[in-house]
Amino acid sequence: MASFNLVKATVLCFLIQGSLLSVDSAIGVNWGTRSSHKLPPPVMVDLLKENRIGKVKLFEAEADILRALMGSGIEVMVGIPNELLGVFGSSAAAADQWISQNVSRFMVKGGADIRYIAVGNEPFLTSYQGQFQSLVLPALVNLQQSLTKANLAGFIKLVVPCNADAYQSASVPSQGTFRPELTQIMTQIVSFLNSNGSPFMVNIYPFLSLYQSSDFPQDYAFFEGSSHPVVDGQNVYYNAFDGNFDTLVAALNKIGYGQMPIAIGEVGWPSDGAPNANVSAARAFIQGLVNHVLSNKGTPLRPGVPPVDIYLFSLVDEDQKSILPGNFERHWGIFSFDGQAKYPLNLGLGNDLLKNAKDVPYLPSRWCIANPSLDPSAVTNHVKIACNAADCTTLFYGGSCNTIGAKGNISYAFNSYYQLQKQDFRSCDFDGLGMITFLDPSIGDCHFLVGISDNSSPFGSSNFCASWIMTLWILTYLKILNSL
Ligand SMILES: *[C@@H]1O[C@H](CO)[C@@H](O)[C@H](O)[C@H]1NC(C)=O
Ligand SMILES: *[C@@H]1O[C@H](CO)[C@@H](O)[C@H](O)[C@H]1NC(C)=O
Ligand SMILES: CC(=O)N[C@H]1CO[C@H](CO)[C@@H](O)[C@@H]1O
Repeated sequence: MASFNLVKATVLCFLIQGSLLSVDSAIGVNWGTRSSHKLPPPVMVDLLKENRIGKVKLFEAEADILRALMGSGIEVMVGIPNELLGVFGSSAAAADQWISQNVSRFMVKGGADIRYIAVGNEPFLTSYQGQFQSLVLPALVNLQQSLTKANLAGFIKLVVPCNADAYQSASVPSQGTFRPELTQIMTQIVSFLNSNGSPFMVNIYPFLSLYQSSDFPQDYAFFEGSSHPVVDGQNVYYNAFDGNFDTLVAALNKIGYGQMPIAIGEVGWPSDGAPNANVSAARAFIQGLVNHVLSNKGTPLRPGVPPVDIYLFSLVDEDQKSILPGNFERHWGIFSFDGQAKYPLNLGLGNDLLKNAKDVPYLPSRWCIANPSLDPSAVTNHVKIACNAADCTTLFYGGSCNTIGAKGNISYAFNSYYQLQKQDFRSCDFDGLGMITFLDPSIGDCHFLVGISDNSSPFGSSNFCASWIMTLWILTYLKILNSL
């Protein structure tokens, strides 16, 4: 009987823990995985739990991540990449199969709590030149049928995360309309989403407005009031987020869906890689946003009605993202790649500050730097190769490592490459121009990283052997062995 009670108590404990987690807050995070230094999914899920983050948005339906989220009580959005929209629109069987293998499979007792499926990711982005435009609705229709067949339609909602470039206004928010070539398609899609009880999902980035336009008033991007408010009849806008949001409300209103609930799929501020992308700006923006949302003030066109959900972009930095838009692309995380908080932040979820990831499987504390005796002009090619593979975005104008000097640049590039190669000692050779050090070469705000091991233990077998050989080699090199 005692053991039975123990079991009951344990179950109860988990139930309570689960319900504590799902404090009903609108705030969630995007969890992207374009990273060469990935924390193991269970460590990431612990990070979410420690920070009481109860909602997470994925860009795909990665099985290892969903497995780690099972039983966590965290609500999940899985994503379908744009490239699959065509297949699901033309084949009901393909849609059925995807739902069954990537969704139903995890929706078991004690499984993953999948609430949304994002159908495409910003499929109407202007730069895609319409290639996905006509594929969204047929995919929605088939996937909705698949959900119905799987008995999940009452529980899981389909959404289409749109970039804010789907709508525009020549002047003030109340003049908002969808882009003319999208009006018809948006009307059909919004009508479909509305009939299934789904919100409209949009990604809003005041940072990009500021980055792309030199005359964008800086204070209008934040939430501390603006000396350049936008006056729209009786309504006055003091921040770009509200202005953008209400432009969408106006656009929805013009196609007959002015009451459609709106969710924010992505919103955030990068901490590195551009002059306006720094830690203090990122903190100010995100804290301002969270406070604004939690105040339940809403916007002038939707007073007292905050967005249904808000997914911050993003949880951790991703060093393999394309830098076509800019070097800041790899620095959107509220945590760095290794789950360490970049700045103090109160998400309004119960903790006053962010908590760092625990049990991070770091590689050993060692770095690759430029041999002090080298001639910097001899390494241009090595640096190019290193930075093509690894991340060097902090070295450029506006980045946290932009002022560490010519030799510092080389060391930084060498180290990024060495860590990318999991500290394989051959990757620090660079024709004899690189050397390994046990002293952290970080300078001021410029942080020289130590990578993360693929194995969850820092002494995984092959890695341990490599470390041992490495140590012997260095000891020999330093002639310490001779004196022992
Ligand atoms: C950080 O960005 C903010 C906002 O754009 C800017 O005002 C500030 O000067 C930047 N800080 C630094 C140290 O570059
Ligand atoms: C370091 O590299 C960056 C990026 O190429 C460059 O902007 C900066 O001027 C370099 N610093 C020196 C001292 O060469
Ligand atoms: C992202 C992901 O894990 N997708 C899986 C979905 O299901 C298909 C099979 O239909 C797998 O091949 C994918 O890997």
